[in-house]
Amino acid sequence: MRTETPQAIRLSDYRPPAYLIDEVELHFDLSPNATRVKARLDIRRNGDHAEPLVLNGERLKPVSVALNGRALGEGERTVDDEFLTIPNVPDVFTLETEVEIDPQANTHLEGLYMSGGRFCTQCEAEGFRKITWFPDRPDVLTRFTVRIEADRKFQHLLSNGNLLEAGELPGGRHYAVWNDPFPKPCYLFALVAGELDVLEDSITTMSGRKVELKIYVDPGMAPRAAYAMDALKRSMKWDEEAFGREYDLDLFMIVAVRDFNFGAMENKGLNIFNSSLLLADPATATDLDYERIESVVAHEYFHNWTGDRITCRDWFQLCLKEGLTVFRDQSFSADMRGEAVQRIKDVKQLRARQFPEDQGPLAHPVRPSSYLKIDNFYTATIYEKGAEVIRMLKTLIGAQAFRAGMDLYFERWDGHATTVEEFIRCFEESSGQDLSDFFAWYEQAGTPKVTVKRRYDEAARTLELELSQETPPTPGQPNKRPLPLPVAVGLLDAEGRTLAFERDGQAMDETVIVLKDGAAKVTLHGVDRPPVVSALRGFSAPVTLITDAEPKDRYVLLASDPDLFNRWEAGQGLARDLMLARAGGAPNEVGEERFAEAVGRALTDQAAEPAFKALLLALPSEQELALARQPADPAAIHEARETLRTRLALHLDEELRRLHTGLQQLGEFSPDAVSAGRRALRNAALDLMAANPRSEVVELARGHYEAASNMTDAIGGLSALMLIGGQAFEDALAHFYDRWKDEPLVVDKWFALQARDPGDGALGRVLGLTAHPAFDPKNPNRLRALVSTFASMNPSRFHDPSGAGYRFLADQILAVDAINPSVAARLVEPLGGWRRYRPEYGELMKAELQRIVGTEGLSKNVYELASKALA
Ligand code: 0A1
Ligand code: ZN
Repeated sequence: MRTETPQAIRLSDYRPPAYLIDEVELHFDLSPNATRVKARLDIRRNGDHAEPLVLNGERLKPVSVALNGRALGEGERTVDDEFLTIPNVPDVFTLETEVEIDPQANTHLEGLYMSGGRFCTQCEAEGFRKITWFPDRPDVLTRFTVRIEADRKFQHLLSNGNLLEAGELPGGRHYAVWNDPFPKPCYLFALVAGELDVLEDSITTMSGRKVELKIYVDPGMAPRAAYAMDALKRSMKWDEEAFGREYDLDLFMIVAVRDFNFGAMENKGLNIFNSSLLLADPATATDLDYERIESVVAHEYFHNWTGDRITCRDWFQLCLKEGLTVFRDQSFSADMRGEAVQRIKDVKQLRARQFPEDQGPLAHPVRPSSYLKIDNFYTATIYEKGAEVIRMLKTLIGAQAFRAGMDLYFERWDGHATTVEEFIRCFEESSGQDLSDFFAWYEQAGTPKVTVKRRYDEAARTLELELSQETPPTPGQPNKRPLPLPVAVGLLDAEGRTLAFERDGQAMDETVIVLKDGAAKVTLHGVDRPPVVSALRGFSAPVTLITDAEPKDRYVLLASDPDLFNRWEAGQGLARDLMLARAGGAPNEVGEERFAEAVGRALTDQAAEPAFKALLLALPSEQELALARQPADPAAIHEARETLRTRLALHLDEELRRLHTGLQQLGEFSPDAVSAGRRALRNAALDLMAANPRSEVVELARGHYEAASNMTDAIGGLSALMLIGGQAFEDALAHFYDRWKDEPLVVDKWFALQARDPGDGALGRVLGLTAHPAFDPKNPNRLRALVSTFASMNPSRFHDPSGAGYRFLADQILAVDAINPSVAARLVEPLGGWRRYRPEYGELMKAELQRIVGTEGLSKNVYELASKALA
């Protein structure tokens, strides 16, 4: 048991930095076990005060400290586990320090560490303090000059900015000096040293400047960086066109590393990527990998303006850079891949990751007001809900005022660290609207429920829509304020034709109703026929919608809504209700059959894209169903979902087979969205056929796997075989490992696939895989492939009635906590939903959380999330 409760950090305690650092010179003498870091800091007092100088520093071995050239003795400075403190300092002075660090022993992967024999860094959020003493806070912006010295076998020596000088040194060593002209917080510092191959290209910016682009990867992997390079060039162009933002240095570098805690990092001019989000070729990467590479490359590049040039005043403002940058990357992906399909995927992701967070014990506002460990707040709420908030802002004030507000933000805050208040102020000025109510979206946790009620008067040809909202309480916020939110609405008639109407005397076929003060009442005129209401089009607000619509209305929407998001949503809603009815012991067989028929009709719609049809075929996940009605019974939900899948498979058999044959790849592989959509639909058809397994389906799946000429199809075939089970699966699984055992990113897929297996023996297999020679809990990708995939994507096995699935997860959390606390903490979330499940499950989940919290020597990271999950 922990003996002390860690102290929370609060937004209300924010104070400006006591000292500022205009320039820093860093000197790295690299050696895997004993790296020396010298720092020379030009410091000045900020304001009129007599506070001591306090610099952060953790796991540093002190060598020396000198102030204005004079070495400080023991009595003139103190060093403890967290800080270097110097009580009496002049107003302006130079501090020179030297420390020793051990990158080889750094398994936290924060600060300077080794990955694949190379040095690399991760400084966000608070990793720089593990490199040298420094004010490790985002509001101290400093110009960095960095000299790196190392053995020549560390061939490339990289840091932020421009290369000033490089050369040879005696004793087989060499050096490089980098200067970044843009002041930046230390969390954006980066260093990489090692043997790497480089893919080079260049781009000319809108003002005619040439920028060199370099992507550094493991030796031999350069061809696999081609897609990332292409995505980078498209991102740079898109940011010029969509936001008027030009790149500012003459060089932009990306490095791929295999050991990385998150996805990627936006260090100024030197992005560092998890190799899983950078390397791709048709043989080893799936279409989903390509899609994610495109969006993460864009995301990190877009941070150059929203994150690097303008950064956060403190970590409570994290959404200022993250929500905004996700909004920007989602907009980019929509332009690259099609708006409707992208929107559906983004909403699926929001519902899968953010909704459970917002409706559970770890709910927090988009801008939290306290934390123990900021690493725990890189959450779906801050990223994805943060993006939704910006999307609503754009809808509410209009595209023009939104762009003007962004321009103002860039102009006013360039080169500074700022706050969400200042960001919103820019839009108040650009739109002339008072956005103080809107600000509640940043401060209030929870997913609002919006209810739409309608009253149609045939004689008067009017439709009255009454909207109301309610946000259930979340931890620490029992009473909720109403939130202003936009609900986009259109009307169809019973035959699925668009019904035009008038609002405030204006003719239209779509309108946005804004709920102010929690409610809205709107009368639409000229509604000629009884309407079917298509509400919350495009998912115009991150809410749960409750309507009085009947199933027949949803069938009209599924067949005909011109808003493709709502067409898909109608199918999801029908499927959700049918599965919940069956899981609740009241199956609606007629409804299920009717649904299967409607899906069949949607599949034959010639006008719809394959990518859209693939999304239509995928039923809401078991996790989504568990969230929709509580207490959830995971076994009944699994059963109900499988039953509906089987019914669809039976009903659509002919059409599924036709799709599977008709969508075979013609010609060369291409990762473009249209080709990926065809593969997605073909694999979705096979996946559904696996719910009705006969020997011919086994043969089809085996043939699909064996004939696969790309990883998407190989995984598609293998997944279908897994759903069927038996020897054909075992053979293909062994073949897959044998074929790919030397490709770490593919071996991750092999682990993840088995972790997703809903079959009876899957838990035993997963437990066994922790002893596989290729399982390495020190590597976050490998760990997540097995453990996170099992806990978050295999509900029927995770919720084993014996509690063995929960025990497995808790054991892993405790084992990994000793290696890498921030990665361990991110495994806690699946246990956090314990209150949503029937007590026979919930109590077992809770017991595992209690076991975790009661463990001696637990990290702050895991303690924070596990104790909040229990509270
Ligand atoms: N800013 C990065 C995310 C990130 C956060 C923390 C990390 O290490 C502890 C790494 C990356 C992004 O949004 O892409
Ligand atoms: Zn980001």
